[in-house]
Amino acid sequence: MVKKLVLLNFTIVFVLVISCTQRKAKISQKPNIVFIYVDDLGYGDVSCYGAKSVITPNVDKLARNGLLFTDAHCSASTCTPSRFSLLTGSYAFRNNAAILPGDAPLIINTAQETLPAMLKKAGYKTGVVGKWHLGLGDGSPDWNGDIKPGPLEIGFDYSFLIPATPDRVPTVFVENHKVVNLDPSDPIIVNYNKRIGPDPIGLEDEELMKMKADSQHSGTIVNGISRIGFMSGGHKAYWKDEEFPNVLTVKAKEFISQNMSRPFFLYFALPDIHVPRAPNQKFAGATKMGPRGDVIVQMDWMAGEVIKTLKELRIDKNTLIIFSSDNGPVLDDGYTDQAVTNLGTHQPAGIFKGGKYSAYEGGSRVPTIAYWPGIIKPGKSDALISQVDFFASLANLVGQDIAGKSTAPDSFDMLSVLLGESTKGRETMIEESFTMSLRSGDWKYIAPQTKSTPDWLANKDVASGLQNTPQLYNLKKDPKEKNNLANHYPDKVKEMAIKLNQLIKSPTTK
Ligand code: NG6
Ligand code: CA
Repeated sequence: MVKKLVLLNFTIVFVLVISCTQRKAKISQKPNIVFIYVDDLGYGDVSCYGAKSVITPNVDKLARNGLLFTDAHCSASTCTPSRFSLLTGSYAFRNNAAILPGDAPLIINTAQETLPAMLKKAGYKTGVVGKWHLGLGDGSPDWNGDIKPGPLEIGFDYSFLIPATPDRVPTVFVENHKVVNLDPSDPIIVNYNKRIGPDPIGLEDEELMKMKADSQHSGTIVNGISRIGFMSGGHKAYWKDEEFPNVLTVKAKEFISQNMSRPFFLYFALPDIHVPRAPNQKFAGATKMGPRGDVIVQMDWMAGEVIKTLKELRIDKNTLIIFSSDNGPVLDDGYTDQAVTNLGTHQPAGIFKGGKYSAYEGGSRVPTIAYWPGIIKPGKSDALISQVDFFASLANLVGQDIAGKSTAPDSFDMLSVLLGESTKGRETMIEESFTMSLRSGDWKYIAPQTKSTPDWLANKDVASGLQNTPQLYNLKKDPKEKNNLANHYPDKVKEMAIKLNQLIKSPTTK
C-alpha cells in the first residue's frame, strides 16, 4: 500500500515535471497576459456555465477552447477587496479593504510590490482599462489637477479609468493622471456627505431620471441616472454610460496594438454587469431579462472585440487570457431595472446559494476561464483556486522570484493548475464577506458574524450567510449549503475555527 502510494506520488510528480518541461519547450517568448475582469458576474450568468436565457458566444468560445474552472473564486464577495487581492496577492482584510466611496485615497501602498510592478520588472508593458475602485490620491483626489498616486504609481504604464464604480461620482474618465475633457472653467468638486452645487439630484428631480433609484443612489443626476454621492462641475467631462462599451473597447484595443511587439499585460476591468445597467442601443433588448441580461451580452461583445483584436494582430497564440469576475451576482443593487421582475428561470449564481455580499458560495465562486491556444488543453478543472493566487502563478510564468519575500503573502503558485497540467488546487482557502469563511477539503466553515454590517444590507434580498453561530457545510454532499452540520460535528467546527484564525493572523507563505 505504502509502496503503491509512493509510486503514485512519484508518477504525479513525474507527469507534472514532463508537462512543465513540454510547456517550457513550447514557449519561446514571454506571453502577453490579458485579464478580462467582469463586475458582478455570477457563476450561472454565462452560457458556458449553464445560462439559457442569455447566450455569450465569445466567452463560450474561450471556455470551449480553454480551461473552465468549476471551483475558482474571487477572494471576496465585493469588489474593492477582490481587486485589492488580485493586484497585491494579499487578502484584503490584512488592509481592512472594504467597498470604497468615489473620493477615497489609493489603498495600495506604493512601496509594495504589486502584480503589474512584478510584470513590469519582467519586461512587460502594463495597462489598466476600466473600473478601478481602489482609490486615487493620498488624501482626497485633486480632480482638477494631477490625480495621483494611482495605477501609474503602483506599476501600470497606462491607465484609463472609471475611478470608482459607474454608480458613484465623479462620473468622468481619468486617463493617466488627468480627468478626460476637463474644462478648467468648470472645476469638479466631489462630496460624499452633502449636496454641492446647483446640479439636480435624485431625491428632488425624479422626472429627470431614466430609472428609479433607492435613497443611497439618489445623489447627483448625470445622464438621467442619479448616483451615490454629490458632484458639481465637470459637465463637459461627464461620461455617457451607454458609451462605455465603445470607449473602453477602443482604449483596450489601442493599448494592445501599441504594445503588440513586446510582452504586455492588460487588465481589462469591465463595468458590466454592475449597476446602473444602461446598455448601448446595440444591446438594448438583446434578452428577455431586461438591462441586466442585455449588459451580459454587451460584456460578451467587449470580451469578443479584444479576442478578435489579438487574432487580427496574430498575437493570439502568444497570449494568455484569463476571464473572471470580482464577486457574485446581485439583482436589485439600488436601481429598479427589471432585474428582479424579468429574471424568469435564470439562475445568476447557478446552483449555488447567495451572491454578491454573501458568505455562501454564490458570493465568490465565479466563472473563471484560462485560455492560451497551443499551451492550455481544452477541458474542465475542479481544482480549488483563488484570484489571490494569480500573482505567484504569473510570477512563475514570467520567471520572477517572489519566494520568501513579503510580496504577495497569501498567493500560492498555482501555475500548473492554471495551465491545466495539474488538478491539485488549494487545500485551504479563505472566502471574505461581511464575515470570514474557510474552505478545507469537502468542508466549508462560516464564522459567526462579529463586525456590524451596513444598514442597507439588512434590507437587501440576499442570503448574506451572516449568523451569530457557526455554520458548517459539506460541499461535496451539499453544494447548495442547505444543511448546517455545525451541531453534528463540533470538533470539526473547532478545528476549522482554529485554522481560520491561524491563517488570518499569519499568512501561509508560498
Ligand atoms: C454598495 C452599493 C451598491 C454597489 C456596491 C459596490 C448602496 C446601497 N449599495 O454600497 O449599489 O455600488 O456598494 O459594488 O449604496 S462593488 O461591486 O463595487 O463592490
Ligand atoms: Ca463587483
